[in-house]
Amino acid sequence: DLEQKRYVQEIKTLLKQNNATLVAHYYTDPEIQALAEETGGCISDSLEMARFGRDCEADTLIVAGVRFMGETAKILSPEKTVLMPTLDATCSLDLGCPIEPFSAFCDAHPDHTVVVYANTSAAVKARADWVVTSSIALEIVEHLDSLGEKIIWGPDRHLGAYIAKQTGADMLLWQGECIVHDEFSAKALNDMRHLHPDAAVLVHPESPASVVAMADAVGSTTQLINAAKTLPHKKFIVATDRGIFYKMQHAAPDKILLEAPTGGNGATCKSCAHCPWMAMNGLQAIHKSLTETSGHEIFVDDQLREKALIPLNRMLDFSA
Ligand code: CIZ
Ligand code: SF4
Repeated sequence: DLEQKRYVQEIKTLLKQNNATLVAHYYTDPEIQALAEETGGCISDSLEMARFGRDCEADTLIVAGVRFMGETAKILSPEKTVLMPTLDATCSLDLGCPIEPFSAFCDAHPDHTVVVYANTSAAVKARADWVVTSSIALEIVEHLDSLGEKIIWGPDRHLGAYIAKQTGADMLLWQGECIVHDEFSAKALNDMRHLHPDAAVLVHPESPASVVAMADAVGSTTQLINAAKTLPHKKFIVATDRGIFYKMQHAAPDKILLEAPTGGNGATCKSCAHCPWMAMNGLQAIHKSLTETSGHEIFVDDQLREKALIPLNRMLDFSA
């Protein structure tokens, strides 16, 4: 509509005026991803968002995603101004893994290597030996396991259990979960599969093991987009945040993409396959972050930043 068009125009002008680049996650709403694409920014998973943000020439990064993504951008690019449409966009994994109990858990197992998911606070990253995202977690744990290392994994228990199963690594799991993926239901998916026997099932490994077990392909957002493009099937049932359909449909324009069912229905599911925090990144909020700045800027304490940079750089170097 008109209001939306006006915001888009003004944001484009403001991005230019401020030498700012918009970096958006696959789970943000389609109009945000389209805007990032049109303005020379990027749409990606958290690993590539971090790398792109670090390597681009902008003075200011607008990170449309959730809090940990803004913090990661600031840790990697302290010289850049990092703004977020809203600082209230958190993540159930981050919320479920406060630094004090997590640090105590690590202290109780000093012979373990601490591997944390990117979906964590700067303080938790600073306590870790490695940071990983879902696109690189399997390879890094495989590598550590081959060195004979025992692992503490946090915070996502489903992803941790999946990786432990795939690699056979010795892993102690923190018991966190993503409210979006945790709601996908094996029972409902089984019913849906009977209605679409020709469809392949694509699953993000933050989903419960019973759902992962039904998958034709398991992987990070980027890996699932590639699967939709390369698998021979014409139809896919996709178990991850529905924001992914924007990029997936562009990558595989002739394929039919269906949302995997959650256990609840519209009235009872908590997130209904769309992250409530990702959904806070609207056009109006982006506009506000560029005009008001204050209340939108990410700061990370210097000491924490230097500590968190070490495990983050380990991941980036490993995947380079
Ligand atoms: O669930 C998330 O927040 C994901 C998949 C983040 C990422 O690594 O892109
Ligand atoms: Fe966190 Fe899940 Fe939202 Fe990703 S989709 S930001 S893991 S709550």
